[in-house]
Amino acid sequence: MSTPSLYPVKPEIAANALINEEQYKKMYQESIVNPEGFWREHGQRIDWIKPFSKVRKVSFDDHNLYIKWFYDGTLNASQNCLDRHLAERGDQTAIIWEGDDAADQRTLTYAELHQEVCKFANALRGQGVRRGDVVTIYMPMVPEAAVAMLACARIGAIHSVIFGGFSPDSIAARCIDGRAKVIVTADEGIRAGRKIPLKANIDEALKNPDVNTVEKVIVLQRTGGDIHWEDNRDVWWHDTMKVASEHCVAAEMKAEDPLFLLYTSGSTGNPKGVLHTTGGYMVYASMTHEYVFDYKPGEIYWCTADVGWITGHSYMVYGPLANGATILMHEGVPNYPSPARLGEMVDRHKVNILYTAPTLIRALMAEGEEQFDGFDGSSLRIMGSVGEPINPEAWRWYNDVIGKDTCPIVDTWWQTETGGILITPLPGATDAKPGSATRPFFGVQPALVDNLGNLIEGAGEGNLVILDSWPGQMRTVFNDHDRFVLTYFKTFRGMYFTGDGAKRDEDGYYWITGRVDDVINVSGHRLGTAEIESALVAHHDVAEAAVVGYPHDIKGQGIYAYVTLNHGIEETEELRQEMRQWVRKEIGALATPDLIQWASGLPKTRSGKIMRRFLRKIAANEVTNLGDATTLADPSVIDVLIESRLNKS
Ligand code: 6R9
Repeated sequence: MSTPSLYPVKPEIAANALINEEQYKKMYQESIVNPEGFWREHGQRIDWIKPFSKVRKVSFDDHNLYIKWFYDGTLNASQNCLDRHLAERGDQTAIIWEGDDAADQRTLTYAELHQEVCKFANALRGQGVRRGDVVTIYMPMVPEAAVAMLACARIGAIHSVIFGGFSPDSIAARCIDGRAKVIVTADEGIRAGRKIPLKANIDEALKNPDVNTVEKVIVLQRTGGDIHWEDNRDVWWHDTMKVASEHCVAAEMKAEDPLFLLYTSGSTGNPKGVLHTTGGYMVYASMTHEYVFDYKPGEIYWCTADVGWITGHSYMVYGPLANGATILMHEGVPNYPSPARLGEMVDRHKVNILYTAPTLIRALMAEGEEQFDGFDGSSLRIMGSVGEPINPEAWRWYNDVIGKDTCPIVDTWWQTETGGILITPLPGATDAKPGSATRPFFGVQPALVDNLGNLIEGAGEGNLVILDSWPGQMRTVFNDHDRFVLTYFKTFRGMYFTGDGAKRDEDGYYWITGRVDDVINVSGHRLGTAEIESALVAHHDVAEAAVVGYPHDIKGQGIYAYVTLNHGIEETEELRQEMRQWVRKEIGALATPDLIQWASGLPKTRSGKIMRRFLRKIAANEVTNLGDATTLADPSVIDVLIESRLNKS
């Protein structure tokens, strides 16, 4: 097989694309030289109730930090996703939904979605939700998840979506931090044939006495499974909807009013409540969705992300719906009941644009190409990748087997914090190089700095920073503005620090090399090693734990835990299993360690700091060149750990 390292834009794609190379260069230049003028123009792409006159007010100075966009304008996000389409495309399908079982199919037009959202917005009001209140959403992938989000937006409530895979303890922590007033959930979810006890998890979370702000739990009936019920707290979704009026005037929100909170892992402490506001986020989510995916009216767009992640917010709900797209939403996973499911769904719904993650691509790749023998794929036009670096082999497989070498691939780099895509090819403008996220989107100024914060010019490698604001940027960490400043603006003063490392080549293309902090990326999901460590040490048999990522063929990174047991506790296989279950219970299945190595001691400096670089190397089975161990309090622990390492591949 040939392995080209450059895939030039195909002329027929460039000819029909929204943006070609010449336009990219011109617009990018304009966006940097004259950001005021550029964003004044593009800020018009959404509907404002009161138009803005002020475009931006930004300072990345850590002593005097502020980020404001379009800040004297008013708008409503749900109105931008719904009402403004009614005249022109009220009867167009907004959501095509396919259940975990492919026999379950539903569609909602824009008019129907609008009606559901208005009713549910009134239902929320009926349960006491007011502007500025936090509503926690813990839902399966059903249209009602989007309805709940948009209904919050409609009345100015702040939604906080929690991924359905998180445990009761994780839910409790997020409800406490966000002071959630109402929770929206379902009796059970279904994923890959398995039932997920959503309501039971909520019940369990609410037993925590520190969760003391939640007044009501609204429960959607999805499976009809048996659930516990608290009469004065729990309400059925269908009961609230029966009495709710379908008229609901969208609340007039200031551009800088909060739209949602989304918790994400950092290198230290508990997950942070990333706060996004309304105006800038809507402009940026919709603009990137249109240009990055070269979205044209009438096209069917499928993003496989769960609404519990930022991708599900920006590129399943807000971006595409603001653009009047028809979205496909899938309740299950795209490789169940067989790896052919993804292709079957593309063909069944004539999907034009597919946005998915490298971990899925690698999982499908491992199943063999013959799984795709019956796949037609002729509807597909553009394909995207997000969540982690895509290795060139997976990129080529995606290109050849799914895209049949006719669809441009956009490898989109961004973060929960950035609200939208920052570094990405544009289908009609950017020659692709497998493994590179390529170039910045309009208005984005990436740069590389060394560990002292010196800018690196030309080709090189360093810490990835962004020099100036873009409208979709997070505004603060909910309840903890100091942490926002400290995490993102103090490492390298005057710059937004992404936490990622990157290389830049001679063509100015960026190649993300992965996190440079203690965050690991497992199947595209972010986890802080500190969170997993604190879950482990909460177990009564554990004295100490250190967690690192290691290369994993399918997941990108796997979780490798070194655990020191309390004196006298026996290192058994049974206990290892118990530890895995324990972490599952504490955080959620996605945090379950793949490998747990018993460690009688950990490599520490004389001041007691764990030297993680040794642990990373041992976990990666890179044991021949470990580097200088002389600063360790007890260098002999290294040999013991190498000897009993668990990854020898
Ligand atoms: C959107 C999302 C953010 C972290 C980010 C980086 C990694 C995301 C990537 C990528 C290389 C890409 N990441 N996209 N790395 N190439 N195309 O995933 O947000 O869950 O907050 O994760 O994911 O390390 O810093 P989030």
